[in-house]
Amino acid sequence: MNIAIVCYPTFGGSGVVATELGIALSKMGHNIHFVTYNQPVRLDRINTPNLFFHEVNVPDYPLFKYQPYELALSSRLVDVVKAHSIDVLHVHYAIPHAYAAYMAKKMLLDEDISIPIVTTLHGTDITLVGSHPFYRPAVTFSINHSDCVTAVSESLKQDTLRLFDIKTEIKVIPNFIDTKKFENKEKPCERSLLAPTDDKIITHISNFRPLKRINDVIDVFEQISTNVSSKLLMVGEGPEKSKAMAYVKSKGLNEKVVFLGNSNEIDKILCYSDLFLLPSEMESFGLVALEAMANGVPVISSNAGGLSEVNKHGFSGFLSDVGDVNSMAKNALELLLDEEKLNKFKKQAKKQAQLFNIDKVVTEYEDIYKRALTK
Ligand code: GMT
Repeated sequence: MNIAIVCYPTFGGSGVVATELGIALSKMGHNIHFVTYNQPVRLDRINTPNLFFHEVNVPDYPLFKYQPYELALSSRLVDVVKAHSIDVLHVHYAIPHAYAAYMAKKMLLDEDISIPIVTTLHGTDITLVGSHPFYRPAVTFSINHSDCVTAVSESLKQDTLRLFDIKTEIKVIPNFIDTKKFENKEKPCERSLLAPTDDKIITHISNFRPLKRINDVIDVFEQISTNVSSKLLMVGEGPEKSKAMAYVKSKGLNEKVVFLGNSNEIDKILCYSDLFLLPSEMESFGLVALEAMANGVPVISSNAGGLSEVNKHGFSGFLSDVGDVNSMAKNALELLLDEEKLNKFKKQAKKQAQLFNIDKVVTEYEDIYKRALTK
């Protein structure tokens, strides 16, 4: 099949999922065309002849206060579909991708070209942004006019049905990971580069937005570090980062907390880690928790949204109510103070991640494409 994938090319989970899916589909022989404004960060096309990237350019025009990205995207989609005989358009993140895809579909119909749209809902496109009254009618329309709709967790599906008037069936296809990448990896990697060997390494990775509750990460770590010699690695960039740095300073934790910024070496960092913290207010799935687990890192998380579908309480880690930092710290210490238990949870985290192996999920997306083609 010739498949066009639209996504955000940044470090966010939806872009990562779209990119990894495209790469996996290309390995199965499909021709994959990414259509977005930058080459996706995890896309390495060097050795893959059937992966293509088509840039969406939005020329700056002084009359516009806001440059019309969805107009440029829908025009680019029309060109790509025609030039590369695309069979299916798969858009990740409803805003504005599903909307732009619908416009492209209509333009193509004018030329007697019929193209099905598959829309994958990721989380904030529904829970935070999409359901805002300013956007809700357009998002509802775009979902209802997609040929097939998928959501990355049961929790997100239920949120979508609760927040919008949805007439289309929503199929849950969970996020995934290529667990083969982590087989035969020896620990403790090169952890001595970051901390003395007897220090425990605690990691948090996110885009540092308010819903990630960065202060909770620091509060939990503060309790950990008073009981266990440890370091906190904070990976990522975002609006809360400078506040977080100030908060760390105000607590006198500077020596123990390292801010690493965005990284293309997530697996390397997770390979050093003993525990992963994700106390989010909202999380449709929590792909980063799955990445941690695949690297054998137990997860101390909140129980928001789809996190309980990914992180199994008492097996791959622990879940607590949002904001309950005392419970999170207690759970973390339960593992960090008991080496045998920690090692058991590390193995179990890896085992839990196997449930989300890419092979099964790619086939599910292939089936969805086939179904969309019959519509
Ligand atoms: O919120 C983020 O961290 C980014 C956002 C995105 O769209 O990239 O993440 C959402 O999609 C991810 C991939 O499906 C999920 O793993 C995240 O849980 C989800 N974020 C939220 O729901 C807040």
